[in-house]
Amino acid sequence: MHTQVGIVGAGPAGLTLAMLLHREGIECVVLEARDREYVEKRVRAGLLEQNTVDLLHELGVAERLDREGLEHNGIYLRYNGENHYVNMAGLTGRHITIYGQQEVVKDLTQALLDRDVPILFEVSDVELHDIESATPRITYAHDGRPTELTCDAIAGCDGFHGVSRPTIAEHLTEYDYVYGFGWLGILAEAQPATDELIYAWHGNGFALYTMRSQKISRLYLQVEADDDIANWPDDRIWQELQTRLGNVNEGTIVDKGITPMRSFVAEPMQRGRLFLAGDSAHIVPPTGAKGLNLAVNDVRLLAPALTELIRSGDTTRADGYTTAALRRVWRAQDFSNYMTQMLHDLGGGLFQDRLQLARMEYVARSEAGARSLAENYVGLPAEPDF
Ligand code: FAS
Ligand code: PHB
Repeated sequence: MHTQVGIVGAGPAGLTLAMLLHREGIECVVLEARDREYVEKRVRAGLLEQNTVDLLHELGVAERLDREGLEHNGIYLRYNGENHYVNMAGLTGRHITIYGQQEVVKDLTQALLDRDVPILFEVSDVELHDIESATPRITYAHDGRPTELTCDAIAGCDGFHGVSRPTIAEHLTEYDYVYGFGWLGILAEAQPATDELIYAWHGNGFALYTMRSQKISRLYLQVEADDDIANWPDDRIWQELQTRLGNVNEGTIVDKGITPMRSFVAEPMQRGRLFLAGDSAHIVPPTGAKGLNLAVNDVRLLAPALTELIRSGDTTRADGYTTAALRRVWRAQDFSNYMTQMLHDLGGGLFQDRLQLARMEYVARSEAGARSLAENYVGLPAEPDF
């Protein structure tokens, strides 16, 4: 088989890239390790920046998002038992939208299949070859048959545990920071007790009240990085959420898990004809709700670079991809780290507590402080595709 762009991974990065390339008439094939049902059910991110919503509209895949997404104007910071509203729409003129990552994946997958863009699910033994040549290859097994896909370029959109980044590991500089805690996340059949997200600082640790609809709540608790979900029966989870968030509507928990917190960046995001995008190149702590949105921004920049490379052989944009993508990656890393350091129990004792409270008070009382948080949270305006 031959295609112009071989895309490894059918998450937000791979699927959005496929849609962007298809729109330009560039052929691509998406290779995915898991089955469609698994990918579409994986509970992860939930908050879309304005840029991401705008791009999904541009691609014509936002009909259900418009119907079911929850457009929000701001967030609450909760400390010392009080909620302080940060009116982001008022400060920036931009909004955030609550719409689960799995819903975005469903919409993009269906749109691609409707356009006969090949997505091969349940592939295995994916290996990348000749990436420094003009004819890179992907070998893999599908339906038990060893297969080879020759490409003009390969996009490694296979997440943090994929094969793409390791393929060029020897050429990369890795920046890695592991926080000493994680997030216990639950999905519950319960009407949210808040209209917009509550980020709570508490002596017991951080908590976040978010949602997926008026009937489904999504909540998170800071726990030890090595904590075991078996230590958290439902009643203990609800009790701790009530303590840290105040008024919480309880219900049936339908999904729960612990995610470690980490900041990671691999540079450069390219080697030869292999381009990394999304979690294959970077990880952010979810406190700033940037993971999915960064993945989408990467491919918003990568698509014109690949299109130019394939159409005219011009490598100007492709050579500039890493620099352009990393500008927003590091901005998001800094913002996610700022939100994480401000809101979590870092084990720094009373002095740390007072610094954190002073930082939150500054956001609550200063328009400049609130605007800085707001413009990062809703997402800085998308740069032109350089
Ligand atoms: P993804 O990991 O989503 O997709 C990669 C795809 O590649 C997967 O479908 C995988 O099956 C496939 N793949 C892997 N190896 C392969 C191989 N060898 N061959 C073929 N396919 C392969 N972000 C937020 O903003 N907010 C959150 O609350 C949040 N919660 C998260 C919770 C968890 C448990 C995790 C792991 C991440 C969370 N994230 C969150 C971050 C997350 O949303 C990512 O940023 C987002 O999925 C990035 O999208 P992709 O880069 O497409 O990677
Ligand atoms: C979510 O809705 O899953 C969510 C929202 C905001 C975050 C993290 C997760 O910062």
